[in-house]
Amino acid sequence: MTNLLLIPLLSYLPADTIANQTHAIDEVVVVSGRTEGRKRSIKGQVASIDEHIGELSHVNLVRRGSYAWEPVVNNMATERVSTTIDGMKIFYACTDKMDPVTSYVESGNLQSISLNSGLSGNPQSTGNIGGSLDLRLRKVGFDADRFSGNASAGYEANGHLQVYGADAAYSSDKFYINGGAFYRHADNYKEGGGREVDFSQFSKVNAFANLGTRLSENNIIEGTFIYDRASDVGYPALNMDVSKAEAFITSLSYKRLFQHPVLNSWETKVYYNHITHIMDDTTRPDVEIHMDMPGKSWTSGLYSLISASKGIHDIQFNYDLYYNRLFADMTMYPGGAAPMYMLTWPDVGTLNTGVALSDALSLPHSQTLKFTAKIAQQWQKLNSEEGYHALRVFFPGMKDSYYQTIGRVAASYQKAINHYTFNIGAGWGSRAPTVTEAYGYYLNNTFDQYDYIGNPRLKNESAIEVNGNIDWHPSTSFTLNLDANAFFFYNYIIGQFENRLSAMTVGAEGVKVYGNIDHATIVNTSLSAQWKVLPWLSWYGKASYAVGRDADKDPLPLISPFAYASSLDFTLWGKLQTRVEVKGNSRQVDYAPKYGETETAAYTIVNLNAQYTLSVRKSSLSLRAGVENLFDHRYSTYSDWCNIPQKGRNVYVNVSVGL
Ligand SMILES: [Cu+2]
Repeated sequence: MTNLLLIPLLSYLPADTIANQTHAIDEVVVVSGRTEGRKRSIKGQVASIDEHIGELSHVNLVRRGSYAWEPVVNNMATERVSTTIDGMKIFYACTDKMDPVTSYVESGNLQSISLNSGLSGNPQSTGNIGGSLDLRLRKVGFDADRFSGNASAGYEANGHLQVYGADAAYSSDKFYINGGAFYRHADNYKEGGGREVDFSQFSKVNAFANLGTRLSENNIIEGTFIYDRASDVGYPALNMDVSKAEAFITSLSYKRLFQHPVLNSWETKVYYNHITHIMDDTTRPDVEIHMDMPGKSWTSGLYSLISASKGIHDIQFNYDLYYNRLFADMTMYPGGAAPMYMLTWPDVGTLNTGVALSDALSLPHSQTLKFTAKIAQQWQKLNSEEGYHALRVFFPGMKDSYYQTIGRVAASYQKAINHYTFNIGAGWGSRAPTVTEAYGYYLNNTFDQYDYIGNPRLKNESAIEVNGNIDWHPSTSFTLNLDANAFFFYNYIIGQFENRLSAMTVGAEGVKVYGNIDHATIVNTSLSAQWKVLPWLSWYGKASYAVGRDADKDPLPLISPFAYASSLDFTLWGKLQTRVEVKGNSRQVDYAPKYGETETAAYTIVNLNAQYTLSVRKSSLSLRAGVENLFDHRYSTYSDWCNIPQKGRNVYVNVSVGL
């Protein structure tokens, strides 16, 4: 858990969300809107969601190609991270994690992305040991400018990436609507040195609409619709590509505002989303056995959130319920022989319902105490008789339905004294195994070349978190921040060797079955500083270090090595903002050969960026240009799946117009 709730970060919040989100937010990255001076991607709105998420300080990204990167929070990936879209639960549909939930939205859909580090979690999140991300949709709201619009276009030379987007909004006292469309297309990119990375292309379209109507002064109905479709997506780190990944995301909510001494607002939202994911290996050369591997995910749910404040208390109470169905199968076509069919996710239905409570207490002498808790119950059923019988061969006596109780509780305390702000926190939380971990069937993992089988007998994983943060700001122009957290796991879930079974996938090393290991530890630390040297010159530096250990004290996989970043920002002629940035990782000394991880070499890259904004009354024009990986260094980071190389030198330009 934690909540550094750094005071300056609060100012990153759009004004309309401050009221009901004060509690639990560690950090927010602004995606769109004209709010200047806030944390945001240097490429502006044209940046991909992944690039925006990468701005958050506890986050890394696992990359399997140039599209759909997997967010990793506090060195924990999807299994231990909750991702919601405006509080809506949504689950990816790929057994190979090709489609993290964040791949189904676009920068144009979002106002901001907020991160709650660790176990504190937003009210709708469950299973968030590492943290929770909430993607906030961009709603123009009532009483904004009557008509407004944005258009943007971008080009990146490496991979010929093209981005086009446009949106428009209408707002009045009683009604608002905003909507738009986004298109991205990229060819194969080139790694440092100029070699082309095959199967790294993608195309994506996204359209969205948000609307709201005010029934009376304090009664609001809002609706949301997103359609997203990626096609011809290459995954150079995997054996397969994606011919289509498609999502429909929709919600309807009723919000009541109160002029009441205690109650502030009460919002109830119902939602539905579904995802279709179709993998494709037909464009790959030398495929020994061609495979069809589609996956589907359906989720419907609701939440009801009440915000209240009285005296020193600021309280949120949330009830939520969702039902998700995951289905994936595989048909193999061995040349000449009859096709083989198996269910890789045996149509698993998950019904989850929970209540969450949080309270932020403002105490005298600049002290804040925060408390969050959630308890949820979960029922799972294997709807496919065939899938159930296939798994029961390995787990005699297994049932076709399971019941779990999961929960979390976290508290943090903050105090400001003179030029210091101290924050300490602690929490406990548990998570149920994911569908892959509990019921996955011969899922090939290219990371360690093993076929993975789920284990319906897994125990829930739990963790204790402790965290601390010291912020020293001796003057308004200088800040030094030290941040640390540690997670002590019990029944940590990870794949374990199973020598009695043989692999199904051609070329696989063997089989692993998910199991609980008695305990494991992950520790994250970082030190950062910001210095406004002169009115037109500022400096930023950051270094971070993390350690992960299993029960035998061996390293856990995918833990970041020592990482650093430093940048200088110059404002020239009062208008032109420029940045020189250096970032890199040291050699990954602490990699995990036991879990199939290979060592990643050290790297350092240099990026340049310049940005110019011209405003005339309410209109604005932004021009951005830059170079990434200026010296065309060939490198990969520890989180590049199978060490696929990153982009070589990349020159980009983009333009945004707001009216
Ligand atoms: Cu896939």
